[in-house]
Amino acid sequence: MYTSVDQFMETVINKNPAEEEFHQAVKEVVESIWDYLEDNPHYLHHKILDRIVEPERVIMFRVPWRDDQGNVNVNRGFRVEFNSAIGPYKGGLRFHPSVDLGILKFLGFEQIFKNSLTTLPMGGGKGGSDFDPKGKSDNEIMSFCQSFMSELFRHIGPNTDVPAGDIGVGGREIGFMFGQYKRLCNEFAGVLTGKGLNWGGSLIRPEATGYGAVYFAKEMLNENGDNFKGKTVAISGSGNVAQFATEKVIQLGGKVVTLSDSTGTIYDADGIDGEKLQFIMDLKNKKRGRIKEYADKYGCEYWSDKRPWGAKCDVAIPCATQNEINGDEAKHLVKNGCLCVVEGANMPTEPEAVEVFLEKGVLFGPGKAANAGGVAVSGLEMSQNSMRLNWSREEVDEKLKDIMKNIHSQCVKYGKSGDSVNYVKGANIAGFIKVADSMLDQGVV
Ligand code: NDP
Ligand code: 2IT
Repeated sequence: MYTSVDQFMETVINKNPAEEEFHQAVKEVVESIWDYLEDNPHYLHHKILDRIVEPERVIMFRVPWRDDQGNVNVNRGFRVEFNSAIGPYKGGLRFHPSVDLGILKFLGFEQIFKNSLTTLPMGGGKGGSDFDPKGKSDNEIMSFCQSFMSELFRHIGPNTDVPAGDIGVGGREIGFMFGQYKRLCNEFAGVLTGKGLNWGGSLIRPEATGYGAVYFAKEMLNENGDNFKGKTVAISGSGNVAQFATEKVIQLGGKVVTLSDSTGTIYDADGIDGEKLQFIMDLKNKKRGRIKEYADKYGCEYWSDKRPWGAKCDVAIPCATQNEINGDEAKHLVKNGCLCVVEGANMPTEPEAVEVFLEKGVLFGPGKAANAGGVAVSGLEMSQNSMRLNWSREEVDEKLKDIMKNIHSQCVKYGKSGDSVNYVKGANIAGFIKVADSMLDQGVV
């Protein structure tokens, strides 16, 4: 039996070399549940830790496709089916050149605990490809998606594994993949979430991750007798999560001063209002342009090749990608008076930065709790598909709010010590218990 976190991590690192993001995600969980495991040693006796870090299945496949010039291209496709103790594998697909097995294992591992926190019956999985959608035509995107699904279809199903979107995968890609699945299986099934409204999608799914993260932040602020009114908010990214986090912050009376993409940050001291946000949505979702065009149009500051964390803000909501806030940036945020950091993205905060926030008493909402609204509404989409009916916008939004409140309470229950709440610890313990107990119930599988 392991006697320390380091000893356990040594075996994980030796068994999974060169998967740094995966090591980082595992270490964060194991460190924060270690005391709980020592108090409840039956989990260690039954090798739950060893089992939970080993995906149930990893599928890796060739994705050949033709570009508009007729050239053949080859990408690599993946699906990591990590854990099905509490439900079918569930989690997004990421299309980005940085995708490799280690990235998808980190995301799949996080997804296990996140899905457990949602209170819905969903296991953990993640997939994707090193395909780069940037600069590709709609026709090339379709070609790629059809080829990707021509292998993935045999591994997924409404009761087996239900993928969704993530970086580089939105409504357009889900549509192309759904069409190909239906054609190959001759079955109209709830096999993907994030579908279009006309063909089985749920209202509020596009908004859910961003809205959910802000609902979670609202709960954290409430816990401290505070709220969003008049708060200055720095958000990174300008994709799905960032756009709807911005919308909700504006609705709650906050002022969003930054957004970014992989080429730079816009800083708008006047705040991004509804009309400016609409410009960004058109720019990013239709024109597929660069965030700099916002600065050109509205005459605000543009910080080329820089992230938003130099901005003075009360609340920071990273919504782009993993490891996008480092230790120095965290110190800078704290120095500038930032009192709350909420992860819209998955693992955007480097471990040194998390430490800075926790030490300095910044309210810190980890992704697996704060961004769980997206997968939660995916779960609600699955329910609606099974029942063959659609809930209204208000019904889904109410359920999303309840779920985020419930996740917040679970974090408080397991993370409260004295007057403060360690949300990292709370989320990890609460997410772990349900999955680990289910694994114990189901025997050595
Ligand atoms: P999108 O593809 O819609 O947007 C991603 C945004 O992040 C873009 O602005 C993109 O800029 C930027 N970005 C991506 N990779 C990098 C990088 N390596 N460096 C700098 N900027 C980068 O993705 P989502 O909004 O869906 O996802 C954002 C984050 O939220 C991810 O961490 C994802 O895992 C997480 N998440 C998403 C959920 C969902 O429902 N979609 C649910 C829960 C979490 P550019 O266009 O220049 O690449
Ligand atoms: O990271 C995530 O939770 C997602 N990308 C959403 C997954 C889902 O199945 O909706």
